[in-house]
Amino acid sequence: MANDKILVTRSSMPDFDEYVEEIRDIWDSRWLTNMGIKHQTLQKELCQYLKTENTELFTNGHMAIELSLAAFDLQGEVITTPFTFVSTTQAIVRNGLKPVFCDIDPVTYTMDPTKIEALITDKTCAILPVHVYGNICHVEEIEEIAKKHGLKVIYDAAHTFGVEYKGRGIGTYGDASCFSFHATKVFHTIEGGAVTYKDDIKDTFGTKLNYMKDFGICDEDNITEIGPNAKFNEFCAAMGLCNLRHVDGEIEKRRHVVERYRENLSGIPGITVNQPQKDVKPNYAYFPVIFNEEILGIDRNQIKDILAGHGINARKYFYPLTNSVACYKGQYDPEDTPVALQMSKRVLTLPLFADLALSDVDRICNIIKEAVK
Ligand code: T4K
Repeated sequence: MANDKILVTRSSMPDFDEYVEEIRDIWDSRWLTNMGIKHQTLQKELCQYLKTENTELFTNGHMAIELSLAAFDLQGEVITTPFTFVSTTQAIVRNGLKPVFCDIDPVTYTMDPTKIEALITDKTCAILPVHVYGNICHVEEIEEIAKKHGLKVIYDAAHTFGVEYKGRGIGTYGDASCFSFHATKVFHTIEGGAVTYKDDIKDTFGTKLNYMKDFGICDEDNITEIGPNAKFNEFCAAMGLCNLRHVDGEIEKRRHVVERYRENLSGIPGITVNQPQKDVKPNYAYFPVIFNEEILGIDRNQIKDILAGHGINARKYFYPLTNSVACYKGQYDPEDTPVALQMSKRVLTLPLFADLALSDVDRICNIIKEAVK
């Protein structure tokens, strides 16, 4: 693989014959979508894997967030992070809600809990933090603040498939958690997503969420909600069933890649690598590295270009901040979130996927070390 291009990630694939075998009964039954058998089976298996009481499947992770916000009937302001994929912010705005951006902490890159309370007003209805890169948020502090102020907490858990904290599935924290099963994720269903939540809101939130993903249809005669089509199809469910059988092995391979990166890049002044978190079972979703141009004398963009010159496609996840993207021009000030702003200018997400050769990891790191010498 030494001379091939290395992209930031590469979808994990089951064996071709395994997938063909899994879709055989879809062919026979001709039931292709609308909550079929594969959907129901995957839903059950995911509840077990994620250690959640309820797991609802969606056409993608974005619709999972968008419809969760809608199903809670929220109005007003939502405290969130700008250091994320633009989906998080779009989901808030598309619900007619106002995002209020909280800064991040420079170690986990997740919402800084010490800065949340100052942003709460009488219009605040919810907090929408992101477990970015697979690093979990300060869930306990966030829960305490939410309880004190009567706010809902909806986690963007797009990056945290299979992550656990203190032995609990990460999707059991907050009122709801929204996962992405996009092709680029640790576990994927080609396109797909899920919302996890507890039994105590199954009849209220859960029921509404399920109607909403199906045009608001309650039964043949009744349409009780306003909703789009965000249903998950049987072919994606079949891919999920196959990938779920192998995901532990894939995460284990990712661990080797991440540990090799850490060995290579730790201890270099001006370079900060993502660190493991206490009490967390990780999934090694992304490998962000912070390049401090003041110490290195070379900036993130230059390093990205040098890597690109060697056919290595590192990405600027997450730049620009979502509070400075063109569609929100003039509405928010990225200077209000200075840590996030600085991180977004310094971060580079290095290639990470299960079958990335360790020799390629060494090669990528050697190019970086040479560049910063
Ligand atoms: N919240 C957060 C925090 C998120 O990160 C995301 C998605 C969401 C919400 C929304 O979830 P979804 O609605 O997407 O389920 C990618 C993904 O499209 C997106 O899912 C992901 N976050 C985001 C961080 O990354 P791009 O535009 O950077 O993807 P792209 O097409 O450049 O692909 C990146 C690399 O992945 C390619 O260089 C090669 C590899 N790849 C890509 C595809 C499409 C594959 O190996 N196979 C593939 O099929 O957004």
